[in-house]
Amino acid sequence: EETANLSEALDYTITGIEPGAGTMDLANNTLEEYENLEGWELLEGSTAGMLTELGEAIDNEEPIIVTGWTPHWKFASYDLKFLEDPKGTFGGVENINTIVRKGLEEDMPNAYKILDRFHWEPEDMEAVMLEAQDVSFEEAAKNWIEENQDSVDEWTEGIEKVDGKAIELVSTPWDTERSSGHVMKAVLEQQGFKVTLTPVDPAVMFQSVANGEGDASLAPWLPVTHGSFYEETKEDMVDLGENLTGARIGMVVPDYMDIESIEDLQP
Ligand code: PBE
Repeated sequence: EETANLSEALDYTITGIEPGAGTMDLANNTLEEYENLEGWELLEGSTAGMLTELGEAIDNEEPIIVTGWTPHWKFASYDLKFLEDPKGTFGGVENINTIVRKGLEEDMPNAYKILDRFHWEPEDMEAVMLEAQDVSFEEAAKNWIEENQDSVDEWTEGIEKVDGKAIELVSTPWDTERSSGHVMKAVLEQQGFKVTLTPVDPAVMFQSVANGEGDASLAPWLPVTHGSFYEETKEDMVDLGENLTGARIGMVVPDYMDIESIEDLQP
């Protein structure tokens, strides 16, 4: 049968990313929850490696299944689709939230207000990510700010500048968060802050804001992707709510593949 051949051609393998990613927890859970995925394997690796494999498969019109997410430039560069996930193991619509350490509002009210107001659309994040394929994230962020000065003005309206106060943003090492992190870094720098942007694993990102080492993060994917890290630390930090809505995680395949659902895969 055709899908059986496909599963065999895929060597019963899903190409994953960094083991510390929330996406990998969801993918491992998916392998457990779907009986038809018995015997399937999730490869640990890196996002760069996954993207290379995806690009090569597409060049050769070969089948491949990766763990993927949007916003991401891969959807602008290739024709891709998410496999349906009837059991919902990858969650539904995901949001990206802003969290800050306890006491930040009192210590740095100006930064706090800007962080609290920060909100943008998936297309904004995608634009920065896509441009950063060719230029640095610093430059892509500065260009986005120049083109979207209205939004930035709303975030900073009425807020006094400071004189070199240090603030540490903790982030995660994916292009989504490089985009938001560099935009916020540049915005806060315009306001006179001295900003450090530190990429760490999601677990460490939550711990760092909870124990007060880091001041803020724009990187939590919720409610599902980082839900377990969030539950562990939520009492010890302040959640300022969504900075972006409409993100998604799942199994992603090239459009030319003749399957639609995770349940189409064969054990
Ligand atoms: N990601 C990108 C991350 C969050 C941002 C979806 C690869 C993850 O933890 O899975």
